[in-house]
This record gives sequence, C-alpha cells and structure tokens, in this order.
Amino acid sequence: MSIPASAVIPLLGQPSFVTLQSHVLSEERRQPGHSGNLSWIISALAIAAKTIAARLKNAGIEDVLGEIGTQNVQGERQQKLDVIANHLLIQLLGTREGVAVIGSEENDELLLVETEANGGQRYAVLFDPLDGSANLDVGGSVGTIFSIFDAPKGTEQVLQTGRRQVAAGYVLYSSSTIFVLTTGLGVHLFVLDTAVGAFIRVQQHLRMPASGTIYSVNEANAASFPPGYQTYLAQCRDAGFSSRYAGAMVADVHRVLIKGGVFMYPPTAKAPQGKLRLMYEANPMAMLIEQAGGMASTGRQPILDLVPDELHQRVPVVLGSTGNVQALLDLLKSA
Ligand code: AHM
Ligand code: MG
Repeated sequence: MSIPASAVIPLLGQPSFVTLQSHVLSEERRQPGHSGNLSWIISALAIAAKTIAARLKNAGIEDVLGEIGTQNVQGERQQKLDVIANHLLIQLLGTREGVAVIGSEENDELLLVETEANGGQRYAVLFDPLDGSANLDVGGSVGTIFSIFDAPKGTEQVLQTGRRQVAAGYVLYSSSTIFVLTTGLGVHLFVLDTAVGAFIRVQQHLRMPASGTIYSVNEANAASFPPGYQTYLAQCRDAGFSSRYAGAMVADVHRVLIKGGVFMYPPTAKAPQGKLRLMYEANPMAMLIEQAGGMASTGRQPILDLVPDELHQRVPVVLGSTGNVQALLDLLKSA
C-alpha cells in the first residue's frame, strides 16, 4: 500500500531538537572503542542538575536554606544545599558503571567507587556540587562544576594535568538552567526545558569573542593584588570597561564566555594562592574557555599545564578572551 503524500510530515526547515543525552551519545560514538560509559556518567550529572534545580526553585518554601552548622575540609561553613547537592551527586555517580573515583569540594578524601565493571572505560569525576553557595540566601545564581578524567587504575590517576580531562562542564542555575559541556570537541550549550524535563541543545561549537569590555573580579581585594593586576584594572577603567561580579564563578565565567572580557581571582594577602580550587573549579573552566577559543592562565602558565599536588589545591585564575588575558599576562610579566 502506498502512503499518500499528504500523510508525510515535512521535516525540512523544522528546528532541530537534540537532547543532551543524544548529543553526548553521538559524540562518544565517534571515539574508537567507546563503551557508552561517558554518556552514562553525563546522564547522571544531568539528573543531578535537574534535581538540584528543582530544589533551588522551592528554596524558602522547603527548609533547604541556611547553614547546616558544619564545615568542609577547607574550613568553609556548609550550607544545607551544599550538602544536599553533594549527596545527590555522590549517590547518582556512585552507582554508575564507569565511575571509578569521585572527588568533591565537600569531601576531604577521594571516594573509591565499587560498581560492577562492564569492561568499559573507567573515569574519575571531580566536582564542586554547589559553587557560589553564599548566594543562596539572597536568591542569586549558583552552579555545579565538573571535571572528568580517564582513571582505569583508580585514585592514582586523579592528580593529572587539566590537559588530560576527557570532559568538563558546568550547570548554571539562574533565570534558566543551563548545561555547558565539552568533551574536547567544542563547547555546547543546553537549556533545561522544564515542561519536557530534558536539556535541549541551543548552541553548538560556541566561540567566545576575541576581546571584550567586561572585567569580573572581587575589586574589594584590589589593594593586595600583585602590581600587574592593579595596572590592568586601572587601564580597563580608563578604557571605559564595565565591572560585573556575581560572586559565583559559574555565573561570572558564563558571562565572559558569552560576552567576552576577563574573569580573575588573583592572589591576595588573605589568599596568596587565590581562592579557587584547581581540580574542580579552575581546570574544567579552563578547558571550556580554551575549547571556545579563549585563554586560561594562573598568571604564570596555562592552567591546564599545571601539575597538581593535591585534590583541594588552590590556584590564581585569569581566564577569558585572548585579547584581554594576553594584555594582562604581558603586564604581569613586565611588573
Ligand atoms: P565556593 O565554592 O565555596 O562557593 O567558593 C567559590 C566562590 C566562587 O564561585 C567565586 O568566584 C568566589 O568564591 C567568590 O569569592 P569572593 O567572595 O572572595 O569574591
Ligand atoms: Mg566553588
């Protein structure tokens, strides 16, 4: 029986409707000997992100705001939602095939995962479950940041340079929930369609502007920045730049990724190595920024080339458009 032409749905010209899951599966299929495990891990991260987004939307109605009365390994007071997000991620990732090791900002030590081996690749997943959580009580933006390494032999392979990340990304919980991902094949953006319950791809192969006129830094610390940073900021002000600072790295880096400019957390008198953590804040953001055509530096060397000493090590961070970052690095060199 032939199908009448009127029954054929015209697909040409329709917007594409690609979910995060189908995007990652098709990227992973391009890698030789893929096992599907990376897609499986990113799907766990997406479920965690949707759940965290839902809890954040009801914050204030449900009893999830405020401090829990404990401190993490870095002596920071934990918010209830820090702990909720951390538990969720550990539970979801801890039962996925392919996860060998988990490292979190909220846990002193690495966690070894004993899931059934399916013969596929095994990975270490490191994350900051709820970055910028000091913003929670005022309804500000927060995020989740993650970094994934190959780790077939477990913990001994976690302390690698960021160059060896196989995937990295973040989720921004803001006016919408945005999942930004790279597996080394460009940077792709997905927005959570709350009615459908899926992350839908909205942009592929994002390229950030080569230069911009926004700087993002906690300027209250400026007096104790090394001289090169101070000179650069003075030049930005003279040139009519705008200053934007959300106090949540995910929100601030997202702005720089989209609009260009520079984000920095320099060394300060209080924090001589800066405040941000290499393994689950600086490295994943640096991979995304480089994949989008930008630069990410410690002020001395590319962040991705830094050999880590320990899981929670801090590092100064300068990242953004090449024009801006290079100008700042030149000043740091000559200062
Ligand atoms: P957190 O991971 O404990 O939330 O701290 C990291 C946050 C970043 O999101 C942000 O860039 C920075 O701390 C802000 O610090 P400051 O308040 O010193 O400017
Ligand atoms: Mg953080």
